[in-house]
Amino acid sequence: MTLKAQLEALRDETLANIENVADLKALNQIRVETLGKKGPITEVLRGMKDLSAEERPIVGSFANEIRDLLTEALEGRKEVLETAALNAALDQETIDVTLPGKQMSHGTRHVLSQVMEEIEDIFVGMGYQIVEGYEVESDHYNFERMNLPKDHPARDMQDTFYISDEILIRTHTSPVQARTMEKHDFSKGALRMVSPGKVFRRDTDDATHSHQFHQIEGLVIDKNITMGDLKGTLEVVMKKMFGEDRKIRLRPSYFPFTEPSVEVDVSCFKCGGSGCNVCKQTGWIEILGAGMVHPDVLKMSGIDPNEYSGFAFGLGPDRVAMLRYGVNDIRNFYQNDLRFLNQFKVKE
Ligand code: FA5
Repeated sequence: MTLKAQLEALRDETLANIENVADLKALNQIRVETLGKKGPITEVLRGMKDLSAEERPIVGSFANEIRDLLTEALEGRKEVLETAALNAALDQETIDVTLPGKQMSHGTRHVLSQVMEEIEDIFVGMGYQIVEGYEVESDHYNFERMNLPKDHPARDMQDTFYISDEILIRTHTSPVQARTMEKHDFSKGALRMVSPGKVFRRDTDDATHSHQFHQIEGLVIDKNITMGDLKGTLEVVMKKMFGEDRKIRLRPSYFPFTEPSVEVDVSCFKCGGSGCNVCKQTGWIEILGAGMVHPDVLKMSGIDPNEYSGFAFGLGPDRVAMLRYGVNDIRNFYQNDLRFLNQFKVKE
């Protein structure tokens, strides 16, 4: 067989093999075997030295032609096989979008945070600003500016964690009153603020007392503010929180920083006022302390009590949450037991 005929036979056989090959590995094998250094084409080209000078260029160019043709056929087949492999992989990896998704477990805001934010939102809606106070406070702001000088017997009403003689962790949110009053520019209008936060007392923990709990302080100062404004405001807030048919009543009380002082009860939202286990058969539930800001407190903050008056209140959101959700032990809020906390999961 002539060299040309050998090359033609090789071409036809290889083209048939390329056409029939079914995977990329086998295709590569054909490439190596046909066009590689030890392959038949290289062999033919090596054998050219034995050809005559006339034959050599003819066979040489024919061999090159066949090599190019096979290379092209190999490339073409490779592309076809690669596309087929990709399509097969895509078919296998198809995602069924109708399958249910994986449930992600997520946290939620603490029930006390939820209650506090709800109360804050009500006040913001009424034009109050939210003010942040300091958990580490001075005796000066926590007591003296609240009309409780060092020897005042009413200091015993709040057992205090002292850090030094002058520094303590605040026993109530009332020091924020003094800090806000002294900075307020009354030429720009009335002062209306609420201040939520943690407070600390050296109380023995029991079902209704915790050494750390929360308060929301409220303060309004303007010209001609009266007890009627206090009552009206609290009535609106309680209705928003506990329902339209809620009533409130004010009972006389004592706080050194307000005069007169009151304790505010809300009509029981479980029995509506007829008496039940939640309200201890009284029909009423005590929810906060309040009063008209004492003239001396105004004076100490540089406000003239002859020109301005105001009301203040201190509400216990822990207590509100206990009543609303029927929680009978305040310590549940602070023990991080997920079985308890998960009952208050909200969709964020
Ligand atoms: C005060 O702390 C006053 N600063 C409130 C106030 C502000 C009155 C402005 C007038 C004007 P009192 O000690 O009563 O008041 O506390 C207020 C509320 O905090 C109580 O009604 C109660 O709900 C809550 N509270 C008091 N002690 C504890 C405690 N140990 N654990 C949980 N809640 C408590």
